[in-house]
Amino acid sequence: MKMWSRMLALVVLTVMALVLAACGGGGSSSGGSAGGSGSGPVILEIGSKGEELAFDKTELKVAAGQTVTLRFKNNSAVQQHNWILIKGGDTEAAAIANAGLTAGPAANYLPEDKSNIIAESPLANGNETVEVTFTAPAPGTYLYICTVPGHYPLMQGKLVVN
Ligand SMILES: [Cu+2]
Repeated sequence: MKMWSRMLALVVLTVMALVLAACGGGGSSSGGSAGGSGSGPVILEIGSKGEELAFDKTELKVAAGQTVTLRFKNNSAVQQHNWILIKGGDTEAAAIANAGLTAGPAANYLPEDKSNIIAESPLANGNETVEVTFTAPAPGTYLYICTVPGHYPLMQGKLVVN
């Protein structure tokens, strides 16, 4: 009886050690990239809210100067969306969205003058995921919008840079 429980304990300990070793191995490699957040890009994930003209997150946070990869998943089956980070407020956002109307899809619904655009994802078709990598600007609050016709001002959110 005592022998059995000792053997059982040994087996349990061995299994636990193996599991910990396996986890430790995997953890250290993924922990390495997470720990090196100063070197690798920070990944932000956002999506569109089903068939609504809305992002599923209306606030994102990041540190100034950080390299950011924003991954945007278009959760609509039929609509196109993009994710555009802009400089300025509602006036600048409206100007970009209005210019996007005439620019059309080939231009990602964006004006030629990109002076108020910090980052732009490609146009995402239904159920498509797109990415954009950029350097987080100076501390402040920035608007991100979708410039597909009719989506702004409904489709927008804020990026808070600290
Ligand atoms: Cu949109």
